Amino acid sequence: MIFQKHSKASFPKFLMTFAAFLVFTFAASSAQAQAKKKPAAKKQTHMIAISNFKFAPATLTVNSGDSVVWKNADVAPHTATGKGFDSGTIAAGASWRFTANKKGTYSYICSFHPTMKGRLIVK
Ligand SMILES: [Cu+2]
Repeated sequence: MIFQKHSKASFPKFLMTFAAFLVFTFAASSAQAQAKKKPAAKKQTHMIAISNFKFAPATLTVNSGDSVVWKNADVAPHTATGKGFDSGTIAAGASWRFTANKKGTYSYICSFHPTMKGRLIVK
């Protein structure tokens, strides 16, 4: 009888301690999981077609660290030339890759055909 009385009193206490331990463990592990789930923004590759003496899209917005590939689909050579970057000659059928690391708005042209205009926005 004495054992029973003692047991009834201490069992909930043990349970509470155990429950508190479980809650703490779960909270700690879920906080850890959340920290792991937050990766840096994925780097993307964006395409700009050079076709019929035009850049398409003429204005492109990317995140810093993203890559931009100009693909020349014309039979004439072109360039993508702006402040801070210059592709040099992109031959017919060729492409040029640029990693946009610096934030800003960059207007660019084709140095062979300066009426060809484009704009790259790096956020
Ligand atoms: Cu051109």
